[in-house]
Amino acid sequence: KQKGRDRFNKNKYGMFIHWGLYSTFGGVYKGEKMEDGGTGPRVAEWIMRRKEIPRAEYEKHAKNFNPQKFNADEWVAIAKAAGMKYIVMGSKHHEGFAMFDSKVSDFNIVDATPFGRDAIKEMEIAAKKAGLDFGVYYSNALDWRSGGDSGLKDYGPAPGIKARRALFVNNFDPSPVSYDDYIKNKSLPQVKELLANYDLSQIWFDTPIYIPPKHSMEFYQTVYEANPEILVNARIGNGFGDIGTPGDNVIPDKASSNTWEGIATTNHSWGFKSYDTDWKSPKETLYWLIANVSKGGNFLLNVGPDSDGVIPKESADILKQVGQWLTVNGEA
Ligand code: JFZ
Repeated sequence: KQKGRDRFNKNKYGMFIHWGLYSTFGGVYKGEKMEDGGTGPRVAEWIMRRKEIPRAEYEKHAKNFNPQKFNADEWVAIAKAAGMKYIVMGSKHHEGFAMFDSKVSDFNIVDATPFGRDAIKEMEIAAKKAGLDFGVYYSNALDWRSGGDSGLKDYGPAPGIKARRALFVNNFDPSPVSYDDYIKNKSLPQVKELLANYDLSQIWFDTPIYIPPKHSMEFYQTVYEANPEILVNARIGNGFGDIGTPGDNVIPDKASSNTWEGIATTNHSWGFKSYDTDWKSPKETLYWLIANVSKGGNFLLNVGPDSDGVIPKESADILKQVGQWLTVNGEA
C-alpha cells in the first residue's frame, strides 16, 4: 500500500461531505428539533434514530429529495479554492440510503427520488477533472433500514467496545434480517459496487460497535483484492485499517508518523442542520488544519450540503478564506 499511503499523506487536507436523505430534514422532524426529546447524538444525520422514525415512514421522504441546485463542479471548485486535495463523500449513512446507482437495493438516489441522478458518479468525475482524489464514506456496520439489529443480539459489542452504545441499534423498528444476512446481501455487495464502478482513493467505514472481527476482515480483504492502493480507515473495526482517526472533533496531543486523519465539522453537525449557525471562524478552522497537519496527520473538514444541493454559503466562505491564507503563505 505504499503508493496509496504516500499519495494520502501528501494530500494532507480534504473535504468530507455528509449528504443524504437526512439532509431533507435539516435536523427537524414534525416541527421538533434534534434537541427536543429523544436519546443519542444530536447531529442531524441521526434524525431517523433520534426521532425513532419507522422505516416505512422514513422512506416516503425520498420523494422530497430533488436537489435541483446540485452541481458537482461547484462543490469541487469550493474544495479547490479551500486548498483541499481530496474529497470523501457519503455514499450511504446509517439511514441505509445509497447516494449512488445501486442494483443491490433500490433505496437509492437514482431509483427512489424524483432527482434520479447518481451523485457519487458526478462528484467522482468532477473531482478527477480538477485533479483531486476521490473517496467515499460508507456505513458498513450500521444500517437502520436493513441492518438487522446492527449485530447487537447476534454478536454483542465488538472487542473493546462498551455495551452502553445500545443507542446505535434500530430497536424502534428492527429489520427482520439477521446481521450476517445484511452483511452478505447488502453491505458487502454495495461496497463491491462502489469498488467496481468508481475510481476510489479511500473508503471511510464507520461505527464498528457490534461488527465481529470476521466481518471487518471480509471488508478489508474485499477492498484489498479490488485494489491494494485504496486505503481504508480504522473504523472498519477490530484493529484492521490503514488510516487512524483520533475521534470526531479531536486533536491528538502528540505528533506521530503513523498514517492518520483528524476530522471535524464546520458547525456542530455533519449532516445539514438548518438552525445550527455556530460556524467555526476562518482562524479557528486554520488552527484545526495546522494542529493536525503539523503533528503529521491529515485533516478532513466536513460540509453538510442542504436538500437543494447547496453547501451553506457561510461554510463555503470560511473554507475559501482559509484557502486564501494557504495561497498567500505558499502552501496551496
Ligand atoms: C460517526 C457517525 O455516527 C456520524 O453520524 C458521523 O458520520 C461521524 C463522522 O461518524 O460518529 C462517530 C463515530 C465514532 C466516534 C464518534 C462519532 N468515536 O469513535 O469517537
